[in-house]
Amino acid sequence: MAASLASAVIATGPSAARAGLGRSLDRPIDPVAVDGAHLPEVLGRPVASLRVEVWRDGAFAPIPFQIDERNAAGGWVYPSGPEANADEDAGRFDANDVLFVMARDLAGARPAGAPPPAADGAAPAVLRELTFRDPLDGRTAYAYLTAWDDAAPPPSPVDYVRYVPETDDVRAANFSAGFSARVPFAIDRMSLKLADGTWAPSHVDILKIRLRSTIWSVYDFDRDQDDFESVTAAWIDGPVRVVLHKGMSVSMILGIQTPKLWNDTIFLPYSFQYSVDIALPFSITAIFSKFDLMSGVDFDGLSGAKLYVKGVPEPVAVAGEPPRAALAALRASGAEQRVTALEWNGVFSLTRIHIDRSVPLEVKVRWVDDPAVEDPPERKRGATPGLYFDFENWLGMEQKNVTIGTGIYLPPGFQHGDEETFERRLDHPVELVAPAPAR
Ligand SMILES: [Ca+2]
Ligand SMILES: [Ca+2]
Ligand SMILES: [Ca+2]
Repeated sequence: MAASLASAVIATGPSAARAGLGRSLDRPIDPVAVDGAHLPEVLGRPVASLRVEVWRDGAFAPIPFQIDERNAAGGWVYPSGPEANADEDAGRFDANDVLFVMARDLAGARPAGAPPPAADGAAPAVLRELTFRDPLDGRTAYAYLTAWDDAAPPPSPVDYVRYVPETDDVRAANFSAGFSARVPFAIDRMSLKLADGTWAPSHVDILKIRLRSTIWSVYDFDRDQDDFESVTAAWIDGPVRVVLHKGMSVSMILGIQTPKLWNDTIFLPYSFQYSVDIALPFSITAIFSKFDLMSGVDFDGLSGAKLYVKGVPEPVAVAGEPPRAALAALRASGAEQRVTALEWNGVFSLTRIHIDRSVPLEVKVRWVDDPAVEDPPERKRGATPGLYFDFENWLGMEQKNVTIGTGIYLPPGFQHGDEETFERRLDHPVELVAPAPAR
């Protein structure tokens, strides 16, 4: 996941960014990330003194932006929560801190001769034009990063995504999600904003984890999501994204807990990404003779929903009985680095599993559609549907470290057939066009 956050930067000649150009960029749900290293003009300035504005309707206007800091070790700084931490530079913008905006908020270039933005009649200490480009079609858009010595203009009041720590809920632009009080890493509710603007009730039962394994060919080691201990350690809550940092561990044999696994869930306005860093002090094969892991969402009452999977010719509809003919095709489809699309009431939720390609894990879709089947631990009997992923071939894995990421995307206006374009956009994020170095 970290790789997808790193900002891509392309260099261009000094004349590429022409004042007076309109916005052509078309990335309605994409965040844009820029590392501090690419913004040398504002390095060392207090994060709180920075603003991002766009030129719209003949004037500068603030847009939602967020700066998340990273500490010297490269880990995120989480300003809130019982295990909150801080950067070593007392809140200054440095090279490994990251600026986030939403591509949808970017606009055209300001015309030549237009006055800079002002606060209390004073101009900013730094004004840097940022040109962004879609690497797939070359379309562009602009924003203006400013730094202020004294008073800064008010930031945008827009807050796309917010966290409610009291209830462990996140409300984003078109969905909300909440975590189980008993198992704080497991989502057990999710609401979608429908096309008519109303919010649907949750149709999620629980995020399920099923580990079926054997230690030294002797001890059965089976664990489910309710067996994990977890804690919400710290979080980031800005206008563009919320990052929840949760630790989890599970008891091994003889009462020994596993080392804590860290789970960061990143919520953006129209998507969230869930990732678990598994760092083991041993290789799986040194301990386990069997290791099967399944994870996914047990839904409740998504009657009529349809699942579209690449390589499976017909969509699979939720009808309360397992579609036996389709199951084999689903199993054979393979699910890593591609989206499965679940459509319900005109809303699409796309799921993509991200695993480092050097790790030989295979991912397979497991589909349950049965209101009567029992699969404890769960809150409600039945799964209509259960959309699960089996992670296979752990015994073929040499690595002790692996990060399993799952992205859930809720793009407004998505239609079946858009999957390939969507995947290409995920793999080719919007880039900052770096100005040519001074000669
Ligand atoms: Ca830093
Ligand atoms: Ca910093
Ligand atoms: Ca259930």
